[in-house]
This record gives sequence, structure tokens and C-alpha cells, in this order.
Amino acid sequence: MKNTALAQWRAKQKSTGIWSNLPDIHLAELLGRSGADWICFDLQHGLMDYSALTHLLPAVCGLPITPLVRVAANQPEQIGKALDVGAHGVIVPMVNTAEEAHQAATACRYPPDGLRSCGPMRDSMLEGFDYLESANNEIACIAMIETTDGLANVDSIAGVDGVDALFVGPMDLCYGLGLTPGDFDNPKFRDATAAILTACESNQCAAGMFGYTPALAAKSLAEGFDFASIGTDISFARTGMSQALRTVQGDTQADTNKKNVGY
Ligand code: 3PY
Ligand code: MG
Repeated sequence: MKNTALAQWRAKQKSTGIWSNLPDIHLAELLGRSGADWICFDLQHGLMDYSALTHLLPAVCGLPITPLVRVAANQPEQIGKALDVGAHGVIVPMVNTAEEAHQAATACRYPPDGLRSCGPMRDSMLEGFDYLESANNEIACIAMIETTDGLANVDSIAGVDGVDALFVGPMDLCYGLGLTPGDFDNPKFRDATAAILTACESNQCAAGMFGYTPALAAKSLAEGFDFASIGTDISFARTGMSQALRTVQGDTQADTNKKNVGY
């Protein structure tokens, strides 16, 4: 297998992602054809379960987009199952310490590099033993920094062997900093993201941002982040509906949608 998003991060090329929260294979295919570099199916907060994932991943197979999965928790069983059904990387929420990051990284890799159990159902259907040979180098392990502990330990987390990227969860990070979620211009939030960037730079780890708004995604990329998600299926639908309403009815109706933008 070849992970093009990981290759972009290694080459320090900026890249963008799309977030999938709704379990519809046609929508997944549409997102897969968007031109973004990667797509993340969200098993933590998305309205989908593992059974849906088994249909969603094949819907983007063969499209020029890297399929990632955000697992619901940092558990080797969940990481293994996401990889076995065809994810080319996992985004692991709420990583607090280097030990937790190490656990995630080893769950992504076969021995001798890690502890992943052998049973790559979907990829081996497509690639046979070639998958086993390439997987350890091509699977991406992405640790989310979104807690106070994660922030305090960010340098050691970024330095863990096998962690390819850190990914900021801006809403949980706001909670951790005692801020109102969405207060992304607050100096405390800006200092925290600067510290995450510094840790990534000094540990040759890629830095990513969940683009809760397109503005946050653009700003983060301009400030030095390597990759950012630019929106979700739900946010794209909502934005499109708002724009249509605004065009036809004026601002009043559309304004009611403003508070919801993001997911
Ligand atoms: C966060 O903002 O905390 C996230 O995890 C994005 O879903
Ligand atoms: Mg979060």
C-alpha cells in the first residue's frame, strides 16, 4: 500500500482533509472525489459505527484520497479493527502522555516494530502479502492533542517513535484551557497551538488542525501547520443551505445557522 497523505507530510507539503460524520456510501464517494488529500471517518463523534465503516471505506477505495479513521478511544482493539477494514491511518483522540502515544503507535505496527495482530482483512484481499510488507511504513499514527495533560506533554508525545503527526482538537483544547469552545483568537489558545507547532518542528512530526471553521483551517496552514481538515459533510450541507436561504430570503433565516457552523 502507498499512503499519499503520509508522503506529503514527510515531504513537508501542505495538505487538506475532509471529515465524514454521516454513514452514507454515496456521500462518502462524493467527499472522496472532492480533491482533498485525505478523508477521515469519525467513529468518536460521527453518526456512524464500525458496521457502517465496513461500507464507507470501500466507497472511497481507488479514489485519489487517503482514508483515515478517528477511533473512539485509544484502544489497540479499536485501532486494529479500523486498520483491518482498510484505514491507512488512525487519528487517536485524547492522547495525554508519551506512554499513551506509544501504545497507539505500537497498535498500528506489526512486530517487530509494534504489537498489531495479523489479520488485514480488506487490504490483504486487494494486495495479499504485499500489504504486510509495506504496512508498517505506510500506516499513519496521528495523536490528538486536546487536553491539558496532552499539551503539557506535547514535546515528549511528538518525540514518540511511530507517531507520524499530532492533530489539534480545537474544541476540547478550548475546554482544557478554560476557554469557551470556539474562542480560537484567545491568546491562551494561540499560545497552545504555537507550543504544539514548536514540538512538532523539533521532533520532525507533522502538525495538523481540525478546521472547525474554514477560517481556522486557512489560518492554521498559514501559521505553519502541515495539514488541516476544511470541513465536514454536515458543515458543507449546512453552509450550502444557509447560502441558498440567504440568497432567496435575505439574512434573517441564514443567521440562525451561524451558531451551528463547524460540525
Ligand atoms: C475537537 O475539536 O476537540 C475535536 O476533537 C474535533 O472533532
Ligand atoms: Mg475532541
